[in-house]
Amino acid sequence: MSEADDQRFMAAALRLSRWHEGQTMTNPSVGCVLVRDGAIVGAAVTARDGRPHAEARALAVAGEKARGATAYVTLEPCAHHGKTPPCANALVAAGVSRVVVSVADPDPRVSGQGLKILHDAGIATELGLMEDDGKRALAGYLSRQIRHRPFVTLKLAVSADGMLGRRGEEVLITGPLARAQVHVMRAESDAILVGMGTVRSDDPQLTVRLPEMSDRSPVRIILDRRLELPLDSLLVKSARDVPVIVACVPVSQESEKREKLLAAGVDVIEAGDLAALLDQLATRGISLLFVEGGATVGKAFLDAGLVDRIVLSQGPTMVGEGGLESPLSPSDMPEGFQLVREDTFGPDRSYDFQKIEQS
Ligand code: AOF
Ligand code: ZN
Repeated sequence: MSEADDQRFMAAALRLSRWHEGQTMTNPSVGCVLVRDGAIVGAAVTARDGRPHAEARALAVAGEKARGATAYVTLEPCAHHGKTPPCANALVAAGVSRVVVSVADPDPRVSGQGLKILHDAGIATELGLMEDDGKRALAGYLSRQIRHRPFVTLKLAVSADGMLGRRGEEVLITGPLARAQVHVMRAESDAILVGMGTVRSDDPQLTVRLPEMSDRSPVRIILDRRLELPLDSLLVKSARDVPVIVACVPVSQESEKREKLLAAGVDVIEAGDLAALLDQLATRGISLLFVEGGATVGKAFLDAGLVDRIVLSQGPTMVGEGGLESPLSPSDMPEGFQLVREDTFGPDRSYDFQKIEQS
């Protein structure tokens, strides 16, 4: 197999891995492609909810054709007996002859041991193919494992005159296509977060409302320092269908409101600041956090240096007097963020800025 072929098949595995992004909590979404005699004989992504793993699913597709095949996997195959048997052992048993991995797994149960099992069984192994792309595809998982916090995407919509909206009033900044794209981004996240200001003005549902994707809603998190989330809000009323977490400041005494929220199926987290909250979200297995609103929340995350990616859409609307000024614009981004992608959705432009980590 030539180097170009290796890249082509790893690129396919990486694309495949994106398919279940935001759907595999608490596991990463991994892609696996099995190739024999230049043809794909099996391909799979980690199943929704995290299991079975990608390799096990791809091997099931390939059956006997896996013998002598090369496996392209975006993450090092697992070595541990967890809820499923180790993928490294499954690859050995299936008789693959070569395994190409993009990113090493930092999970201490796996870290290096997956590759060792393969190597000890006489299988040719390679690590690090398209590693930068692999790390981007696994950004949430790597962030949770290594930094013990989710990868944070901040989404903001700014008007032509640089406003995020008007206080206490919903202003549509972008059109239906850009808003549909936001629903796709929700579906690709483990959790979505807004502040009480957004809840007060919009009574939002924060679910994914796109055809065929309504079962892909993320966990909904509300920053609500003083537990003001109304019990009759759409969020609380639907908490048993799609989880809701309320994040408040630590309270010393028993709170009646807290008990009522718990009784309605809402989870309550006490955290002194955003960093402490993210730490607790990581403990709950949340790797990809989508921060959707509003201005105060966005600014708090930016000021705390806790944003990894900024998706900024800009519409032709003018908000004018009484507008809430955006802390950023496409031409004025915080230091370290680079434009990686630009899209057009009807009349709106969308800019994807990512923080380039110095390693
Ligand atoms: C793989 N292929 O597709 C994924 C892997 O809770 P468990 O037993 O399912 O194990 C979770 C760990 O498995 C997770 O932390 C990560 O190390 C690995 N995820 N490994 O071989 C996959 N999703
Ligand atoms: Zn596995």
